[in-house]
Amino acid sequence: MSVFQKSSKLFAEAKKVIPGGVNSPVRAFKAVGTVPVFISKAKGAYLHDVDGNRYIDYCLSWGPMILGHARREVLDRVRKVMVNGTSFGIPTALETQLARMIVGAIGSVEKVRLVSSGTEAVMTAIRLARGCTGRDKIIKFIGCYHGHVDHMLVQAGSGATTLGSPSSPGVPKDFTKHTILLPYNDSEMVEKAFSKYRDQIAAVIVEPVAGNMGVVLPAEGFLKTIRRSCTKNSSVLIFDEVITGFRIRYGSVQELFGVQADLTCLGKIIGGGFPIGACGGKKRLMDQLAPSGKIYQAGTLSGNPVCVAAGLATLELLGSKGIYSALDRIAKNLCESLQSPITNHQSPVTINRIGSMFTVFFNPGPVTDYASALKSDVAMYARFHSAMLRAGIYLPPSQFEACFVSTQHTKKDIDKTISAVRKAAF
Ligand code: KE4
Repeated sequence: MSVFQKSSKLFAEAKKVIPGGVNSPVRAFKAVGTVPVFISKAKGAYLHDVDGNRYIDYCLSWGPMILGHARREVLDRVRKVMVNGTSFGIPTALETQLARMIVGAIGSVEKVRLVSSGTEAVMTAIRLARGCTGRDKIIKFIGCYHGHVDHMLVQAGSGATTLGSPSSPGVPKDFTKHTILLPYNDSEMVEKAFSKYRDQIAAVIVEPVAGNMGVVLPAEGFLKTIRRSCTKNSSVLIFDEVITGFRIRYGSVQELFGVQADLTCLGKIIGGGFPIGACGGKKRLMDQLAPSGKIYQAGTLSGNPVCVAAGLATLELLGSKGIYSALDRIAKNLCESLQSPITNHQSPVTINRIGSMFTVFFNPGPVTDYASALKSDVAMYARFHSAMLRAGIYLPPSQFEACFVSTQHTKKDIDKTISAVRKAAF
């Protein structure tokens, strides 16, 4: 492997004109302590950096590239649409088609508002919940990430029910005083919070499968407890499925866990690699959004026809039979084969997986919430990440993120990955 010479040069250049040299913090590789690679192109399961290195990609742009990079059918659809213009700020039939596909795929979604990012989807859902209930408090779970909207950038205090305090400078205390933090997977704390704040709670927002503390699965009964508490107190249940939407199955995980949300936030996959987000849910809530209702929300490029075209092509392909079982099989094969070679490096490892999303924790386990995830050996993860990078394997540059496989990852890629782990010194 040649050194990351050109990437280093480009990174130095970038830092002169872009804060930290990146347009989203986690890309700076700070958590793994190396220079970020700069990508020149990608195709299928592979990334190519500016130094001519090729990587098997298990980050897939943080989830969207489930069909692999530069998928022909997606590019063809985008090309076909964009020659007729790229943005009008006026309705197009394409937006109705994508909204209809999402409604058809997720039982709890009767109407959809398209936006340009997951953060905007979350902003919309929370404002809608507050506007419809006339209440202010929002319950979120420690370790879940819902985009960089002020009232969600809340640093957990202890694990108990606390009113959050901003984790980021620039977020006034006033903006987070209504944010209640609970430990993920703690059903008892959910019930305690509702008995304490009862009809003050506008909504609970949760990643039904957490992806932002690494992958953490919902404990038995956790989602059902939240659902029951929201129903009993007429609070809105928001599932943040920006990662899980169309990742684990066609549609949402709600059918998998037997829990219907009132509002669902989507992003990533539904844009097929283009900027997109969506907030969908019951008509009685969604129709309160301007202009049918009074709760304001807007966006210049919301429902942009080029992004929507990529999303349509992606969801059409994901609707074909056998896609998700194949994704599950290859991810299962990888995770089962990873366990022993990593453990042979004298480090305890816990792998959490559901479908084609997983995290390799350097952690004796079990990893069931943020507190247990934080016990991971992040220095070991950093060494592992660098060793894999040198071996041509691209993993998320943080222990607290999800890995993904695409429909383009092959058995050969898995074998290459396993042998790289076996040979790696970290
Ligand atoms: P965006 O605004 O980044 O499109 O979506 C925010 C968001 C909302 N909800 C969930 C569950 C999410 O995972 C995200 C964004 N995910 C991160 C990666 N875990 C994006 C990567 C980044 O911040 O650069």
